[in-house]
Amino acid sequence: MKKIALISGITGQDGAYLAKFLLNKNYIVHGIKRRSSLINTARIDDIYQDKQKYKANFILHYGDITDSSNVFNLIQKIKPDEVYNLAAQSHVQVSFDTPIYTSTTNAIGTLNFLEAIKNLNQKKIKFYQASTSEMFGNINKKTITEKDSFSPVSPYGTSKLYSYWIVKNYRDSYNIFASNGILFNHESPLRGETFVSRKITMNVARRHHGYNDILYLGNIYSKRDWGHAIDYVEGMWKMLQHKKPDDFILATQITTTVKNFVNKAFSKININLSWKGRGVNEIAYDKKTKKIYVKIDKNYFRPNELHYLKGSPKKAKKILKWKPKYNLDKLINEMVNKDIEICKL
Ligand code: NAP
Ligand code: F7E
Repeated sequence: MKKIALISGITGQDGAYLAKFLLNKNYIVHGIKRRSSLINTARIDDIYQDKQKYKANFILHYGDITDSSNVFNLIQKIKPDEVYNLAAQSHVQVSFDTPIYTSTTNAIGTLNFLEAIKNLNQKKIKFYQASTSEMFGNINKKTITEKDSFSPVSPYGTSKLYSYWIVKNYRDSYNIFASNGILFNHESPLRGETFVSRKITMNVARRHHGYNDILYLGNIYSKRDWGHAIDYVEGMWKMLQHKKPDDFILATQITTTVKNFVNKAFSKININLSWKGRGVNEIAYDKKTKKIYVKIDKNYFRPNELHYLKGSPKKAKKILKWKPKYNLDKLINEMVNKDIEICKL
């Protein structure tokens, strides 16, 4: 019997990688996509195009995880073995502008799934919750572990913390197999273009093709532990194959500034940036040509910032035998090369 998975957020970065990963493991994959005025399936179009390979194993349903009846009906109809709740308003800065929408999706959306599993008595379902390093906030800790406490600094982080706790609560109260994957930043060529990594690699690619757009950034001194989404979706799956539900950090344990990410990305097209100035007046330029490449725009500063993230994947490595295959240079290389291809068109 083939296993059946239901993925919310299938049109997003992680949803697209996870769908392909599970199809290649011979799962039947159901996904929830939102109705939108423009087609929003670009990241999963290749699955449709490869019908021969995936045959009838890939099924999409319209839905929205804030609609409890919709979630209930899908669980009742599909009766999945595994549910991956990846749907979220996932942009931290946007969460300051849309805190109520963000919280409704990121917190109540999760509860809608747990309630459906409980009330339909579908205890065989294994549930994965997309928790995040943003829940930790600015704790004064060099390397963060699963045992550290939480103090989120954004509506996004706070809404995700609700889900983290409600998952634990339903696990303990109703014996539901529900696990939190506490994932640190992970990127890829499928990353949304408003996240800093992709914003940078898209700009580098356009420069490579001769465009002259300046890259405007906010806080270039915040530090992130960046990995590749392809490694992280494998970790999600491993969490649900483990004999008991639990919470795991996935991270690379390498942290670097946004500024260093910029330097590395431009070096891939042989531009070695020099920096001068301070605060909003800081710029990056090429010493040889004097051309300016990066400027600071205060509109990208957040009302509150998470300054530093570095996670310990020790528990996932030991228990799940999870090991990321990408390092930062390999990740940036792939993103820049893919964006150079895309921008050529
Ligand atoms: P993403 O690219 O922003 O994708 C989010 C997905 O959720 C999209 O498919 C989006 O649909 C869908 N969605 C949003 N609101 C929804 C709603 N109300 N009902 C149904 N679907 C909805 O995010 P990602 O990077 O793949 O991240 C996946 C999950 O992991 C998210 O929950 C995120 O918060 C969490 N996370 C991400 C990272 C990271 O570094 N990437 C780290 C830790 C945790 P549309 O395509 O229609 O917008
Ligand atoms: O920002 C700084 C910004 O938006 C990274 C989400 O997937 O990871 C992601 O959240 C850093 C921040 O990701 C710009 O202030 C500077 O310090 O790429 P980001 P994020 O906020 O870390 C976590 C783990 C998640 O769970 C989230 O869903 O870069 N930064 N200049 C900028 N950020 C953006 N977006 N744009 C700028 O121009």
